[in-house]
Amino acid sequence: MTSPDLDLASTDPFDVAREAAAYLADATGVPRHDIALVLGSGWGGAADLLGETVAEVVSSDVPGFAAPAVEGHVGTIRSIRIEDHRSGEVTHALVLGSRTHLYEGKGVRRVVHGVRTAAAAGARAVVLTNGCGGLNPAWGPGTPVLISDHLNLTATSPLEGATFVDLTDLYATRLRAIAREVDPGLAEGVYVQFRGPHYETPAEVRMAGVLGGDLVGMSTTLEAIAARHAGLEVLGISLVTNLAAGISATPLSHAEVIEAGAAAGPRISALLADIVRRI
Ligand code: 8IG
Repeated sequence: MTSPDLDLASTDPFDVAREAAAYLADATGVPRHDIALVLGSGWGGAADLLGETVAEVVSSDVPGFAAPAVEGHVGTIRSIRIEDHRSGEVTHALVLGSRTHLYEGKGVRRVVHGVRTAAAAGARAVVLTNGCGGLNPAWGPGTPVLISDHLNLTATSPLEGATFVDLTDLYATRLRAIAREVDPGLAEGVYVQFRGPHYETPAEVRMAGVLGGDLVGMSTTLEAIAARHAGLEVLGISLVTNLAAGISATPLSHAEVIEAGAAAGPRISALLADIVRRI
């Protein structure tokens, strides 16, 4: 078995993803996972409602996964068994409890390694969740919003070389329709990824709005592109944890973000579980 710190910079990232998938199949006893979820800020509790946790693996033990950036935070990957009680059908979900952000400076390959591992593990769809800032004053902290499309303002791509991938229906219409079956009131918006780690200036938020953006964040777009390239259907759901800079009178604080996530936790966890059961 390859060491967990297998060098993504010098090894074919798809080989590392296959190594990681093989490690997970062995460690969880589940040879194939059907669906994957990446849980962002505010979404951490969602895994518990999905189904029965079959196995939990420390992410940094898995080939190509970095130790978590936040001190004292142990990132885990869970295998969850979801049984449809009507049909008896069983779905195996791979839940990535943390992600690597572009602003950590570990490279784009590391940012999208989780999604590529999910694809190598057999997943046909991925649900990407995040916490973000909102431009619409009607979307208070704690509002979940479906991502309809994105603006990638990171000036980079997870794809290397002449890899031309169509992104017309990147955030799958089919999956968004399923989400709105569960909650017909779900709003939709265009997610704008900045590199971070600082929040935007009010002028940058106004720019995002002029460009057609509704949400501002520091993740998701590169993962979505890599997922589509790997053949996965993508569903993106943001949790607005704060109004973007300049939209509200008060300055942004990380404490506000954590608080909004905690308050919205039970509701968005239930929403996510209902959606995943129908995918
Ligand atoms: I949570 O207001 C969260 N993440 N870029 N801007 C950006 N990222 C965020 C924000 C925000 N809130």
